[in-house]
Amino acid sequence: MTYRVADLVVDSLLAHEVDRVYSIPGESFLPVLDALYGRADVDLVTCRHEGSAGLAAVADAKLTGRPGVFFVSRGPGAFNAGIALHVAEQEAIPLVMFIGQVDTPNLGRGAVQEIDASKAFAGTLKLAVRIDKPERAAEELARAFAAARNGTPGPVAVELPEDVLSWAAAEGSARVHGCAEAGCSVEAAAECAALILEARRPVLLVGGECRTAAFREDLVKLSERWQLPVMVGNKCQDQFPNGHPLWAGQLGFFPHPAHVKFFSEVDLFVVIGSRLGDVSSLGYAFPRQDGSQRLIHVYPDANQIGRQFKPEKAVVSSAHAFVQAMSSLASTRSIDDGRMDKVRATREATTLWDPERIPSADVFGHAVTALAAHLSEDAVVTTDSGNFAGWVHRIFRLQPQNRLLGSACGAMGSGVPSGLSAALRYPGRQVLAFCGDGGFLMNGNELATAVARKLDLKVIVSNNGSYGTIRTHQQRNYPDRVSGTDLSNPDFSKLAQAHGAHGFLIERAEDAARIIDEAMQVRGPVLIEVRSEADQGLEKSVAAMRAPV
Ligand SMILES: Cc1ncc(C[n+]2csc(CCOP(=O)(O)OP(=O)(O)O)c2C)c(N)n1
Repeated sequence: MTYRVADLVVDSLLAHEVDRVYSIPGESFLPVLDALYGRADVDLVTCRHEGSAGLAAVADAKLTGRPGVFFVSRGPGAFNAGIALHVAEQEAIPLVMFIGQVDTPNLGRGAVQEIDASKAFAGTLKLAVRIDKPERAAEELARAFAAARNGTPGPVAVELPEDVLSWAAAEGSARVHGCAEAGCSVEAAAECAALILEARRPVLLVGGECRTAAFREDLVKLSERWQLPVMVGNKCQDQFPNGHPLWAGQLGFFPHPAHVKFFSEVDLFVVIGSRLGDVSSLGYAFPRQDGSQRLIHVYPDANQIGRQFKPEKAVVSSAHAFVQAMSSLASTRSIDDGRMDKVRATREATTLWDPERIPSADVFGHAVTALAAHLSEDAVVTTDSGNFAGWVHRIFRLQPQNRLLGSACGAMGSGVPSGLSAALRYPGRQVLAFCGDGGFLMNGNELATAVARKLDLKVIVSNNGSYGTIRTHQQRNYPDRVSGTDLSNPDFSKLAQAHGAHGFLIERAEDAARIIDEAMQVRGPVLIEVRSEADQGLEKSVAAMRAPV
């Protein structure tokens, strides 16, 4: 049989260590589906919507550190997948979207579902390539994967015109161009060390650029050796052991008064693996630009440094290379008790580890507390976007073997696809996917995929009958004028059962522990619906939790 461009596409995936792809099939890339037929080395996961296929691929990229890959059909498929491209761009995640394309004689004629990805997603994609010359296919595929990872990682589209996929290609030509590693010189590390030694109240602010176990281990060593309190970016809670005395907490969308206070006292920000966007800088307020706060900014892409803030020292390096370079230097730094008290106070103000602090009426808070008691040390936790997620972040105490998957840019709908991805990547590990009733009905259809794959996935749905986060904003800005945020919901536990999953329902705080105990014994996909009132519990207690320290 002729070796086709479609076979080269699959061999290029393997060359880039891609062992799983997500897809909604299309007639435009049948030869690729054929090339994947019967292969044990690439797992083809058939999803129910391109948005969730893309978000599952984003989650896989976060788990593996390699580009997430998914296949969609022409215009409708690609546009359905738009959210994943946006998330990958916002969160600097390497992602490759393959799009079935109309055949070459009809390109540019506006044929059915034709799409020009470079125009359709201009401003979002890092690169769009079209495989229309078999002799250059290997090069273009390698370029696509390299672009997804290099510098600031992000989304790339590869258009596959239908006819080209069946054309002959050169067997064995699949190639990898690789990724340029941005390293940290000993000199740069020494300059940073001098700045840290001069500082009295430094903080190490860590983003999600590197998420490997080795990085996390080295990060702990660095923070201890240099006695640096550690704060992490939104949805990066798993980057540092939450019980560690130097753990200052995770930043979130609404600047917590304790974080504002903590940041206002810092004299040196050492920012690694983060672009230092609005969330990490508390709305571009920190580091202050009046000379009172210094910045060491470490990121692999020079273009991301010096955008909003003047760094005292800019280091074009991956976070891990920087941490390793710093670890090779001797440190004499110590931290005084007063500063440790401040770190502890910040941590305590922003966490809810003591169940006594959870309002008795709050059913969801008690359900999360009950789940925390079951949390295994290597569990993967996914949080969709919404008010409910605040409970999970505050109540759970994550350790470095835990993984947290959530959309740092706040896109709804990632909870279940990320859970799907985690359960596929780590069979045997506990996977808990938290969603609001709003976010769940966006991509909860992937519960069907989890059932098809018999995955051990627990989905927890906070049913407050509302797009609660928006309602909170409404009540703050337009009190008692609730508009467009009420939700009428199905019976989620029965919906799960209709999918072939197990369904549980928690309606009262006092039942939470018992029902969670029961649900956690069950293998296979499980949905636990937790019902509460929109105005009871969440909003009021979120406000209470934010009481200034
Ligand atoms: C895809 C997407 N659409 C809309 C929004 C705006 N938004 C942010 S939070 C939210 C409501 C979330 O509701 P729900 O999932 O029920 O969680 P809750 O806030 O009630 O806990 C909305 C609509 C968003 N962030 N992402």
